[in-house]
Amino acid sequence: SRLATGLRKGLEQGEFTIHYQPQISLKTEEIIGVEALLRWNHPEWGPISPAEFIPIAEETGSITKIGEFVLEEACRQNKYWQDIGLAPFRVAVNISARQFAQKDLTEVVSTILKKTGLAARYLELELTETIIQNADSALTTMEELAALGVHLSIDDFGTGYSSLSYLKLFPIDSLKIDQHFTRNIKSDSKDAALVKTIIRMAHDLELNVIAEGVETAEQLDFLKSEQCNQAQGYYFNRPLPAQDIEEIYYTTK
Ligand code: G
Ligand code: G
Ligand code: MN
Ligand code: NA
Repeated sequence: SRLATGLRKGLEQGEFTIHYQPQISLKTEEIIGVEALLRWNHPEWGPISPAEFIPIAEETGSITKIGEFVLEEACRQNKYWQDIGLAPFRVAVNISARQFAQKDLTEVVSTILKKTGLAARYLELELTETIIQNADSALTTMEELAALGVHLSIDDFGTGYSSLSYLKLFPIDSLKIDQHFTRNIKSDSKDAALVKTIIRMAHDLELNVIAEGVETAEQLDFLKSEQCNQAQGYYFNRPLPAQDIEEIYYTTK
């Protein structure tokens, strides 16, 4: 298809950039991480959302190269922030199901960490529940990645149809509460109940928990009162170009 060809070309011609969205500690209000979000601006078609092109990149296999681009660029950028004196924080990179299933993922990650000089603990990989379809191989891959020292989080937590038992089997550090739950915590008592329960469960399992899609002060107050650890969303910042992160870092200090 047009998009599939465009993706291959676009990567070669440098049409992809990465935006970063701050993740905020609810205790200290400091930036404790940023999520890397891929952006594609095609010279003729204009900006195309990853929600549209990632599925095509997965089908055609170009996700492997695109994924490596994001990992390397995000690690390089985070090392740069550390080198210019920002207090170290983590960069979180989304890993799609197909990318997770690629045999040499651990080696790819390990090579990129060496090449960029970023310490493994400053990289987080965001995995979705869909990767758990093959639980045995998923466990092996996660154990390899965890052994490198990278952090692992479950993105869009609660929207998949997976068994909860994986939470005790897999070496996971954080749960990311999906933005659909966050959106209605002040208007829908059932969403509020789900969010409270996820936070409680995460803490009982000694996992960190971060709420996505926080847009209002009311949502933030609720999350604070429920002892959620971190939050991310338009209330704080939209995903931003790397240079803007520096500015925000200095103004929130
Ligand atoms: O940034 P935005 O809300 O437009 O992202 C839409 C979707 O695309 C989200 O589900 C997000 O996780 C996904 N996405 C953004 N960047 C990447 C990336 O680099 N790799 C993968 N696999 N998914 C991404
Ligand atoms: O699937 P994932 O959680 O990685 O997707 C993140 C997506 O959510 C990105 O496309 C990002 O642009 C978007 N996003 C981040 N914060 C907010 C927010 O506060 N509200 C909404 N509606 N979307 C958000
Ligand atoms: Mn994500
Ligand atoms: Na999410």
